[in-house]
Amino acid sequence: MKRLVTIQDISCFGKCSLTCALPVISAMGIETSVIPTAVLSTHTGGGFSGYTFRDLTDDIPAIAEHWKKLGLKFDAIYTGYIGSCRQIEVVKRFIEQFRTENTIVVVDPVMGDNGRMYAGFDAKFVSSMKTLCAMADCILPNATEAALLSGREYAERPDERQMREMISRIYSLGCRIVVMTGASPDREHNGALLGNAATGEFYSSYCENISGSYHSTGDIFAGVFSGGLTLGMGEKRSLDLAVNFTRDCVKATVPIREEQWYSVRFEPCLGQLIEATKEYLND
Ligand code: PXL
Repeated sequence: MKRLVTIQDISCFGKCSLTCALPVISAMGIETSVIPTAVLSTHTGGGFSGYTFRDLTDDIPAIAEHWKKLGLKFDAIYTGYIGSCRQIEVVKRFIEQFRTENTIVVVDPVMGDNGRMYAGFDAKFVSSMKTLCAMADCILPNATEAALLSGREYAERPDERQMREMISRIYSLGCRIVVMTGASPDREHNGALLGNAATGEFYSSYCENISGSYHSTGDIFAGVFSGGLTLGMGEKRSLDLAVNFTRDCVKATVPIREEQWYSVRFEPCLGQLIEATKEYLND
């Protein structure tokens, strides 16, 4: 059985980060360990105000030390929302301690969406995030994060040439695979564009666009894609699965959009992940 550790916050209400990653990756048949980077009462992504935030940076080295004593090993490390520059340094240290030559390291450089940074982030955080991206095998920026990482202007709907250019610039941070999410060649489609620096290849996966902005789709996408790589599905199949699964979660949310404005309804879709990953599980 494959084992992944995901490092991101737990937002107690609002279905994002760990409360998406855990069900999604577990449904893929992967043992999922967690390091919560912070506990928040809700996510910070707009709509909620007055949220609580307890930083857990100081717990991470002790968790790592205990796990080292236990001899724990991980096939994959997947990082999501990280709250501060200091926390990025601690997460980098964790990766150094636990990475082996077979470990897949996926970094979702969570910093913003729709052209705006999330609350509490600034230019210094972007520089710090670049140093974490440098350690990753694969990073998954959305258009806002790709602009921040590439130093290019944010465009709501960059065309494929602009996306390729941004991805190529991001390679210089040191990561081999860059997946730009929320990407689309036109208004009718949505999906992701993957660039592989080692082969120079690009691969896109697009599905029909469902209009509107849906919170937490990046976290769901990243969970599925990380899970796919961990199972050995390969980049392209993992990308197709992540795109299609995310689309289905959004579709399931449309009828209850008013009451579920803060996230997507992924729960009825989880069975698809169990089905799609069966052939990759040995038992
Ligand atoms: O979905 C990304 C995310 C994760 N964690 C927290 C957030 C957000 C986005 O708003 O606020 C705490």
